[in-house]
Amino acid sequence: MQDGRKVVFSGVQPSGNLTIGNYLGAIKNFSGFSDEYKCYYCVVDLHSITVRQVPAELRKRTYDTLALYLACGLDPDKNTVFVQSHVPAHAELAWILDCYTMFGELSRMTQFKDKSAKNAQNINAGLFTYPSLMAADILLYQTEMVPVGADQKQHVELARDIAIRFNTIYSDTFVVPEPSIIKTGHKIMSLAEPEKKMSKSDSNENAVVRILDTKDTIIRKFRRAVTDSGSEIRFAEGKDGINNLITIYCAFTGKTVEETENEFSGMGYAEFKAAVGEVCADSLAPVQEMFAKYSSDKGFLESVMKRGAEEASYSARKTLSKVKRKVGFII
Ligand code: AQP
Repeated sequence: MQDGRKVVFSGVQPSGNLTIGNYLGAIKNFSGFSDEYKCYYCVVDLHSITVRQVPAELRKRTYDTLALYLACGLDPDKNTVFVQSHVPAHAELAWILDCYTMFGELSRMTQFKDKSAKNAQNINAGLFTYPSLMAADILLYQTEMVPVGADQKQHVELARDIAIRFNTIYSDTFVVPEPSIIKTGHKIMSLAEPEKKMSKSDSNENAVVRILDTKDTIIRKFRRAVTDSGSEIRFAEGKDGINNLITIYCAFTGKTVEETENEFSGMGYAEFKAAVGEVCADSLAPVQEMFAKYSSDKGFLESVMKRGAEEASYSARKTLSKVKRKVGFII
């Protein structure tokens, strides 16, 4: 609890230009917590260097991700919005938690396995210990709830296990967090390989729809989306491509699968793809407009980052001191 409110924490890596997966599964839902919860939203740049980044691009994407947070409705007066590397307590607690996280647990993480396969030339220790840094991010703020997409559920569960382990050894120290996963849109799939998750770092541009893509690009990408040899707009097993398009349509419109199937009954895939593209582009247009406003004001973004880092550091230091005392450090 902070200021009498429960705490929400989440973050996004500036590891690429954000996709509609990041939007529907995570960021779009962030602002809904601000009235009831004390919210911390972080641009997790420390996480992003587990995969090699071009420094100038990383810097630009860090500003852009922060601007997107604001464009998606995060009011910096109501939320603590900051950059992870500006609060050194994240890295410090991560080291301590590394010592309470088991090799076997980290080895079982599916993201580690996926990313190791994708980055076979750079399977670094940070990629392996990514989940204990994420546990530090969450546990530092005594977080109750972590809004994330389905792919991050396993990491939040590990953060819970680490918190419980630490609390058992040293008495209550951390709040044990829960993942908060949206029902529709928690796992948006690639448009090119619909059995795979859509990822911002995918090198195939046709696989991903980015929040900042132009309307023409969005429509073109949906037109090319891989489907199947059928023709009916129906959510069914074995129809990964169509299922994904139906999910995206429902997530943007708020309609149910049944309503969507009825709306497009008798129509072909081409018509449906065009409709999904339209709805997606139109829904993103206001975000893009606000992004243009925020991203052009670097001074404002820097003031938000600075204030966010100060607020976050204040809370983070309290937890870190408690942890250091418990493990036996002189503070
Ligand atoms: N395809 C997705 N559908 C729904 N939610 C998604 N998220 C990611 N992809 C999808 C959610 O977005 C938030 C931020 O993700 P992240 O930046 O922490 O890293 P990630 O999960 O590894 O996302 P990407 O896009 O796949 O990034 P790269 O390519 O760098 O690995 C999280 O809440 C995530 O669940």
